[in-house]
Amino acid sequence: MLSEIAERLANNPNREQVAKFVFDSYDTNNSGRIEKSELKVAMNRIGAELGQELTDEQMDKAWAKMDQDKDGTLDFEEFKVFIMGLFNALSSE
Ligand SMILES: [Ca+2]
Ligand SMILES: [Ca+2]
Repeated sequence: MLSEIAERLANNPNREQVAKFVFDSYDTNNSGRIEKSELKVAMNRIGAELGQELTDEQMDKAWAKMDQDKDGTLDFEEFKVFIMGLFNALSSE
């Protein structure tokens, strides 16, 4: 998953478009929002690629930071804050 994102970033300088692609691929039930269970699946996949296992506590902390309006889902704007940070980490490697 990470290498796919990195490749898309390399091929597409429009980060907004890449962010939307990642958002859609995490939104497995096509609700237009990322639910906590969806984020968990995605984070576990990223964690597996990095050889790190994410604990429930880490997951809860990350979620609390990301869900800024506390409505229990991530909209694209909230998700973007997270994914842009990930993009910066990936492109500085
Ligand atoms: Ca969803
Ligand atoms: Ca929210």
